[in-house]
Amino acid sequence: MARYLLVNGPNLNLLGQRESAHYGRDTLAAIESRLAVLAQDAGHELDTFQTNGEGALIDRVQAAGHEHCDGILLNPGGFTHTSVALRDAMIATGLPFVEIHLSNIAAREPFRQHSYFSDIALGTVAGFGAHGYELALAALMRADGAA
Ligand code: CA2
Repeated sequence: MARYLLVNGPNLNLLGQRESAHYGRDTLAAIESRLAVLAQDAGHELDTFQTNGEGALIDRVQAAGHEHCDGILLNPGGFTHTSVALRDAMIATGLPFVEIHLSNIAAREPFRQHSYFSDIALGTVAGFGAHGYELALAALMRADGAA
């Protein structure tokens, strides 16, 4: 049995409330519970975590490096484009991770087109809305030899 961690960054707690053109209509709670069921159906476990704080994100990622965690699904939110510190934490854990974006950041404003995570992730899923989380879990399990 593998254990994975889903981490969502700032403002993703607002999903389903507004900006549905970019981010869809699903709430984060709906995405998290769907993903937990998919992991469970495959015989694995999924922990979930969301915070608006950069320090709290880094603390959770560091903790994942010290517990039984086989990989991370990460939507860094706006920190995608700003956070060298979260990037350093992802490298320090040494855990494989898949970067997720609801929207297609390559097709948005220039400042969203650079990610501090894409070059250190196993891969990036972007532009498929909430379905991207399911694609990312499938990819992480496959890469981990758990699917
Ligand atoms: O497309 C994504 O998943 C993003 O990571 C979402 C971030 C954005 O800064 C990234 O460039 C791309 C923003 C998340 C904000 O989510 C909201 C949801 C509903 C209402 C307002 C914001």
